[in-house]
Amino acid sequence: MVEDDGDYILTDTDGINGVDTGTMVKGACRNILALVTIPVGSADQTQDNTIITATSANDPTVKDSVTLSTTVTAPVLNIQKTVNPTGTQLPGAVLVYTITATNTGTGTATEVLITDIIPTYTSFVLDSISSGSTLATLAPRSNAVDGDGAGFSAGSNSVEAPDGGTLSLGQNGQWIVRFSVTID
Ligand SMILES: [Ca+2]
Ligand SMILES: [Ca+2]
Repeated sequence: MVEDDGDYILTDTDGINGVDTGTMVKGACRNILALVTIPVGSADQTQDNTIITATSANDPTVKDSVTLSTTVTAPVLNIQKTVNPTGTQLPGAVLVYTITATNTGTGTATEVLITDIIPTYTSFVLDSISSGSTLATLAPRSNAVDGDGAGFSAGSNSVEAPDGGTLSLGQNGQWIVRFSVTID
């Protein structure tokens, strides 16, 4: 960012070819600061090219350009859910659900919250929740919504991970929550 030492906004004084610098004598220099905004929702790895061209008003063949490239880094959240065992099950059977949220983008995903409503005709199994950043490091979590990584909200009949607040997931970051239900 150029320090503001008396900068002023250039305007298109003649209505031709964009903003005008005014007369520039031989050897003169203008530092031009252009601000662009990346639209919210731009896809990860989108390439933005900003091209600035200076053209002489006296002789339009006298010109030069510079291209500035910016690569957008944005999060891409991928969520998957598996159940074990699969297939037809009888009442009383215990089903274990594993939900994995992964950031496959190059930007950090902020304010990530996994919420999963307990399926109809099943009941949440107390003390069945575990969560962690890898399957190998899943740790038991209390039923309460107490900020230990995951919990069960009786009010909404759902499992939440994290239970209170949200997560930030960097590139390739993931958060896994596992819990059990019984078929009514
Ligand atoms: Ca102009
Ligand atoms: Ca908890």
